[in-house]
Amino acid sequence: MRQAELQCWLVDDSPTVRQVLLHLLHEQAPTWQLHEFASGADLLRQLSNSRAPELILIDLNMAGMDGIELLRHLAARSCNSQLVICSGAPVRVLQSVGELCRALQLKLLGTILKPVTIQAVTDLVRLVEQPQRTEPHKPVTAPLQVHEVLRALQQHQFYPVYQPIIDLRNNSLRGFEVLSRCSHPSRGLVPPDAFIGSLEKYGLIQLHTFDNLEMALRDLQGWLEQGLDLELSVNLSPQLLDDLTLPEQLCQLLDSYQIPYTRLHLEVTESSCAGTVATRLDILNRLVLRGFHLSIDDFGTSFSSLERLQELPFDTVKLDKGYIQRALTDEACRASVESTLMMARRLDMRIVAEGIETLAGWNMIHNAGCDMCQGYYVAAPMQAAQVLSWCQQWQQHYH
Ligand code: G
Ligand code: G
Ligand code: MN
Repeated sequence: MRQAELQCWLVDDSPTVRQVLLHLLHEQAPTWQLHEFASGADLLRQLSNSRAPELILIDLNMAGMDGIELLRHLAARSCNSQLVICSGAPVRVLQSVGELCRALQLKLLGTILKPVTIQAVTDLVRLVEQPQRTEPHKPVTAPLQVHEVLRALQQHQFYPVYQPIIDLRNNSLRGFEVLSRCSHPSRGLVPPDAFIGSLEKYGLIQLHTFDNLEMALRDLQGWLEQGLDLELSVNLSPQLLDDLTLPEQLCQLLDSYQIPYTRLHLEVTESSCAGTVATRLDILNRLVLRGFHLSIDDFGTSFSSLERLQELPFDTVKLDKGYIQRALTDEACRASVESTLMMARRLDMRIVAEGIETLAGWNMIHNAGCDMCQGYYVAAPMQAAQVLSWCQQWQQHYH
């Protein structure tokens, strides 16, 4: 986005708020072209006569046409401006307005809580002017077909990679999340998004998970022998929770490598416990009785609350990377992360923040009192052969 051309409109029925916002924006982003509107109707009139601006700051509680109604009109005109909701409304209202924007397919960049602070405006300007970070080479790959996944299993093309999980109280390494990769003879490195779905579809996910886990346990055994004190987290597809023999199978496998069950965290997504059926509850409870740890993965991507999830035997919550990244720029979302952290402490659950890519992300969750973190800022997932030297480096520099 070329800064010099950036148009920023703001609509608020309070002249004082408009004055403060204009002043702060002018200070922080002197090249932006600012336009103020006292009502939604005025703004819509201008929109009919000129090109849509890059950015619109919208007050919710306005006399006449309120902000929600204005959003509806903007959606009806397929407005593709980035929107910022700027309001003194309670956080839960702002969150549900965020959901509304998504439903209306509007581009919500973030929320600013009133009274407006310099920090909030500075964050907003930085966000608009910095191009969004893209993930390091995540190719979009077509899903593997049935013969490809079968061949990959037979020819051992799947292998585990490991992403560190750090304890934020003392910067120590707690362990690794095990993620799967496929090295395809013609397609090269295939990411899990292209094969987990296929493995599930063709009933091969259990076979793959146990293969992957076995390789990981062999690696872990080696690291424990080297004196490292590590835990592993593995992802369990919801399908695995439909087989009542899962706990016994896991115990047998860990026994054969003499790994204590308490070294393993089993990650299950939030959505796969929604409306939990008896079989899944049976399995989850037996796993906990044996000593395995259970984590809720991707928390923040659906509507469950921690209060409801506490009825299930989880000891860890992993905050989804999208939720964490939104919290960096969206004050309502940050407040939601903070209240999730408070609730987790009351429920005696550990929280792992995922997707920490920057120092700003690290600082935010550290200040919020989060227990653990994981993300490219610490390290991207790595192959087993790199783990020992990475651990040594981490211990030398950060611990
Ligand atoms: O590894 P990435 O870095 O790309 O993972 C993408 C998604 O695939 C994540 O949601 C992750 O949980 C999932 N995933 C990665 N490896 C496995 C696996 O071995 N089993 C299951 N069920 N999911 C996995
Ligand atoms: O199981 P889960 O869906 O939580 O899997 C974690 C996913 O997040 C994997 O695809 C992993 O490669 C990815 N990931 C790990 N760290 C980061 C990060 O800092 N930023 C982003 N965008 N993705 C990450
Ligand atoms: Mn996971």
